[in-house]
Parts: sequence; structure tokens; C-alpha cells
Amino acid sequence: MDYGLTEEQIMIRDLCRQIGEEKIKPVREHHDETGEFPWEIMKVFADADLTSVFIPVEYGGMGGSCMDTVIAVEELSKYCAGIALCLFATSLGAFPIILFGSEDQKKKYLPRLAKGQALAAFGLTEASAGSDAGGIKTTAVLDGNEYVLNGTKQWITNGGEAEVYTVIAMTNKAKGARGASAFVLEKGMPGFEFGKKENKMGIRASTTRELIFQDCRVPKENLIAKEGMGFIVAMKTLDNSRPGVAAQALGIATGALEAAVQYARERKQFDKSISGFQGIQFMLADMATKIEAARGLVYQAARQIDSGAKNFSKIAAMAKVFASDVAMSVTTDAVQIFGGYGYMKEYPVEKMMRDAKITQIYEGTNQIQREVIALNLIKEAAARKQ
Ligand code: COS
Repeated sequence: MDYGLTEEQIMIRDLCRQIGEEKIKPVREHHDETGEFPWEIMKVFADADLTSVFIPVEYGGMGGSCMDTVIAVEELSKYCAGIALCLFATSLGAFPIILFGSEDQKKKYLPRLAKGQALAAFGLTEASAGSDAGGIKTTAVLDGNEYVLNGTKQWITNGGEAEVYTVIAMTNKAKGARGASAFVLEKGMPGFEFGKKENKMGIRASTTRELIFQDCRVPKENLIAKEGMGFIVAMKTLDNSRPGVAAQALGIATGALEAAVQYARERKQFDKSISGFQGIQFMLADMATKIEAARGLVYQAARQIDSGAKNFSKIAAMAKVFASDVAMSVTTDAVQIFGGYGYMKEYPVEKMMRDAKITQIYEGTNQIQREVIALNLIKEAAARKQ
């Protein structure tokens, strides 16, 4: 199928495919089993310049186009969504700086991320503030030329592995969401520690930890944008990053379909290949159709962002909700087609099914995505009537 990809995007896709086949496929089971962070693959990504895909050219990157990023995430996620996430969680951590950072902050942090010399992470979620992002309790109090941070962030992807952290904290609790501010922190700052590594169902190659701030003093110049802008920084970051989660889901689903087609051709029952049974054919047909529909939506969301559209919350949420639901249904069907073998760890589809689940949860649950879509629909209708 022709997706209208540019030469550069085809090059990115082919490069990711080669890395996936040669480097990721042989080690994905190991990282899934052990939860060991894939530093050796991070080096491969850096050498191949994939760490620069989501960074603007002015700061040493390939350009920061959402479509380029989506192509890379999709292809790598076909092989291992956990390993792909280790790379692309950096884009989530970098978005607050890319979108709202000062020139000094951009020059200081982005070239390092582009070269793969450091990973980044984004700290918003807390134990009692998940969907209700405005309910965060971590505080940042200005004391002279420094902000003093106290609180704990939970389930932070790349936590402990990353060097650069963008963190949302309350500078004025009384103002609710409008009292949140964004900061950039570095690993090693006194008062900044990490919790234990979480033991997860899927995406096990990627690390998830708490970020713990105990009187952590952060220079005033590390404030991103202005005080009170933190919630907007977080929402815009998520609008930009959700197509990446959608692409991850798309990659997982595509990987599962490819495995299921191959298996259906090889597996013989009742003296013929099971791909000859209509029951299996209908499943494969529905899986492939759902994937193409998801791909259309994900690419459309990415292109809309790249076109400079002002508000893309709705399409970003649509891409995320649809692609992740497709990934869950396609991977479940892939396991079904593999039958008993599908349930075994020797075959790749049970991992894909476990990996798919998180795409319906993180960067905003699919219930929250539907709320975002509906609120935008209602706002658009109201604006048309004015
Ligand atoms: N872009 C710009 N501004 C936005 C925005 C967006 N996408 N979404 C909300 N805002 C603004 C609103 O316009 C409002 O501004 P005013 O105070 O000037 O009116 C402000 O932010 C507060 O918005 P709202 O009242 O809608 O906030 P809520 O607390 O009701 O929360 C949801 C809205 C549920 C959409 C938000 O909390 C959310 O996205 N939650 C999920 C968080 C998430 O994805 N977590 C995953 C972990 S991070 S990896």
C-alpha cells in the first residue's frame, strides 16, 4: 500500500526494520524475561541517529516531524514495543523543552538527547493523580534563586535510566491546574532519588520507577515557560506524544498480524494448513482491516500536527484510542490463531498481547481520550454557533 511516505521516511522505516531484524529480534525475549534495560540497543539507536528523529534541526536533530517519529516507533514496535519505548520515552520527556523551553534550555539539553548521550523522561503522574492530572501534590516553592521540590512521581518511564527529567509540580496549590509549573531536572541533583523498579505485565524491557523529591533544590532558570503554565505544558506535551503511543500500538498489531499469517500458513490440522479454514481467514481479514484503518488515522494525526494545525487534541486522542483498541483486539486474536502455542512464551504473540495492554492505559487512559474527543466535539459545535 502507498502511504505517501517521503524518501526520508522510507529510509527511516527501512533502517528501523533492519535494526529490528538484526539487533532487536535476537534479544527481545531476554529483555522481556529479565527486565534488563537494553543499553546495548540504545547505543545502536544512537549510532544510527535514531535518537535525533524527534529533535528539531536547530538543536542537532533530524527535524522533529511527528510523521518521521511515528514511522520509526511503528516499525521498531513490530519487533519489541518495550525496547522501542526506551528510545521514544525520551521524546515525551523532551516535548516540554521543545514546545515551551527557553533558548538556553533547548541549547543545553536537546543536542545531548539528539546525540543519544542522554535519555529523557516526563514526570506528571502521582499515586493519587493519574487521570486527574490537575490533582498532583508535588510542590515547588521558590526560595531565593531556587525552587525546592517535594513529592513523589509514580510510574515514570525511563525513571533512573534517564539523565534529563521534565517534571510538573504545584507552585500555587490554591489555583488548582493553573497553579502547576514545569521544571527540567537532572539525575544526580541533591534530593532527587529513585524508587524501586516496577515489575510490569508488558513492555518489560523499559524501566518504570518513582521519582522522589526531598527538598530537591532546582535552579530558577530550570523553570519551563512561566509559573502557572505547567498544566498547559503537560496537556500540549500529551497532545504531541499520543500519536507516538498510537504508532506503538500500530506496530504491535502489525507484528502480531504478520506472525499470525505466517503461523496460519505453516500450521496443519485436518491434513491442511489452517490458513485454508474460513474461520481463520475471517479473523485475519478483520485484523488486517482494523490495522489499515488505524494506520490511516495515526498517519493523519501525525500529518495534521506537522502541518502546523493549532489544536490537534482531538485527532491525537482519536489515533491513540483507536490504534490501542485495535492492538489489544488484534494481539488477542493472534494468540487465538496460535492456539495453545500462542499461550507459550516460545512464540512472540503472548508478549505482544501483554505489551498491547499498556497502550490503552498510559499517556491517558482510553476513557480519558474519549472524554478529550467529546469535549472537543462539543467545543467545536459551540464555536460554530457563535
Ligand atoms: N491544550 C491546551 N490547553 C488545555 C488542554 C490542551 N490539550 N487541555 C486542557 N487545557 C486547558 C483548559 O483549556 C483549561 O484552561 P483554563 O483554566 O484557562 O480554562 C485548563 O487546561 C484546565 O483544563 P480542564 O478543566 O479541561 O482540566 P481537567 O482537570 O478537567 O482535566 C483532562 C482534563 C482529563 C483531559 C486531563 O486531566 C488529562 O488529560 N488527564 C489525563 C492525564 C494523562 O494523560 N496522564 C497520563 C500520564 S502522563 S505520561
